[in-house]
Amino acid sequence: MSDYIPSPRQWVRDQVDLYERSGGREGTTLRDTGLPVIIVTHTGNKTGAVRKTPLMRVKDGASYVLVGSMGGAPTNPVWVYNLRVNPTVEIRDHAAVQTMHVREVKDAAGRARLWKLAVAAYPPYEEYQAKTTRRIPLFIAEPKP
Ligand code: F42
Repeated sequence: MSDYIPSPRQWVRDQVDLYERSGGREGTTLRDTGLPVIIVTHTGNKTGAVRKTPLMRVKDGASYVLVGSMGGAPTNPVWVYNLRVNPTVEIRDHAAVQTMHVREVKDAAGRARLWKLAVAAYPPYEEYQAKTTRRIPLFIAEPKP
């Protein structure tokens, strides 16, 4: 098992710590929005290290939609490149932890459907997309058979 390298961002690191330490009872929402968050554990594409990224919880049946919005920044978050190379992830949703397989959804119809779910779960995604010229990457994480 590789080493865990925490996020360089203090608030992100703190959220991961609290979420995991409490067994998914605390630190499960985005700041004061009250909206639920999941923790995606994945593998660094250069370091091979364990990385943990909190993301908004967007459900599609038994699957999760992962949105590479990073607040509408001009560049993709780094975790996007990690998932493209290493698609096996672990997702913690409160107390439930599952190994999942991730794939990027790029076809127009598939993307449009997932984007609707994402915006319904977290409306600011729409502003984030309007803020940036990049197409915000979307992934679907499905349970491993
Ligand atoms: N970000 C989103 O994009 N979408 C969300 O829905 C979202 C929700 C959310 C909710 C709660 C919360 O606390 C944070 C939330 N965030 C959300 C922010 C998210 O958790 C990430 O912090 C953000 O998306 C930035 O991701 P990032 O992967 O770019 O993180 C940076 C800060 C980072 O950790 N950089 C590392 C570093 O050391 O600089 C690199 C980590 C890494 O993966 N390195 C790779 C490796 O091999 O280990 C190599 C990377 C390469 O160069 O390819």
